[in-house]
Amino acid sequence: MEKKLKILSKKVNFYLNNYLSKFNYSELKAPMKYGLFPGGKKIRSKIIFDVGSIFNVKKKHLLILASSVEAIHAYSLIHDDLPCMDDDKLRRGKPSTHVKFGESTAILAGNSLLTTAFEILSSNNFKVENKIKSRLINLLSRCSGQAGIAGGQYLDLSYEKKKVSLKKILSMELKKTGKLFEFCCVAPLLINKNKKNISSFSKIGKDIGLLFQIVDDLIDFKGKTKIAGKKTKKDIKKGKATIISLLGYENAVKYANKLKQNIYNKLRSYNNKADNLRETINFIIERKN
Ligand code: GRG
Repeated sequence: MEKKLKILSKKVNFYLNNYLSKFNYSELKAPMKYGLFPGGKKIRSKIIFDVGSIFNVKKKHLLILASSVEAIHAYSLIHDDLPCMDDDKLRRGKPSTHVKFGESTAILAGNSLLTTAFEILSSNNFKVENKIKSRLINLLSRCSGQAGIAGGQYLDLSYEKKKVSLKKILSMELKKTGKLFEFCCVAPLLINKNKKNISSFSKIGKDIGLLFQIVDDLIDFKGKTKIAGKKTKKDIKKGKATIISLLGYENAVKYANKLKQNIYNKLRSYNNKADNLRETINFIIERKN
């Protein structure tokens, strides 16, 4: 799996780097590239390719989807680390973008990565019908904005040091993390006009996102900063509302395993075509960074 992620990471980074190289020099390119490269695990890209492989979606289309998602993801991490958000000085094993380039530059580089995602999807290099293109752009914007990542981040910050119900925590994690995973699972189907499987893969995407976030919380609770590449044990200090803070570590592990089983059940009818996606789910639950 690590080898597969490395190969995929090379492809996605190559596409993004090439895309950014097309434009004239700008001072923002360096901080944008710093936030993008070398660039994390590429789990979201892997899921796009896993789902694409179940339904035989063209790889060149999947690469464009993955590149746009990784641009948004990198943006969310740059902004997440800002002093006014989670105030983190370490990301992907190196100083956060605002530590390296300053706060205002990090904000602008983040904003530029957000628009890069939509530039990529709307570009002429993406050779899918305009109607499909606009559906993809619409879905990705909805997954990123107030009903998705940004809205989830707002809730995450506003729940600090408060007692919050399980329902509210799940809804916050679904927005903050789950919506982008949902996009990764649904977008390949939109390209193939595969209406039949959209609702089932939308649910699978949300479950994977939730699982990913719970494992992230478990890593924060028990993981080591050196291995995680970001500071751990922050959630307790900040009084973050997580499944662990509400149910305890052992129950959060049980919850994650239950989610994994749910996802496996939903994938049963796709037989061995879903093996790549199963492999990614196992990786997510066992990951240490
Ligand atoms: C992006 C629209 C938009 C808004 C910005 C700051 C913010 C609002 C949102 C933060 C969202 C956030 C950081 C959620 C956490 C998701 C998460 C678990 C990230 C870690 O992802 P990994 O482990 O990272 O895949 P790597 O480094 O491997 O890519």
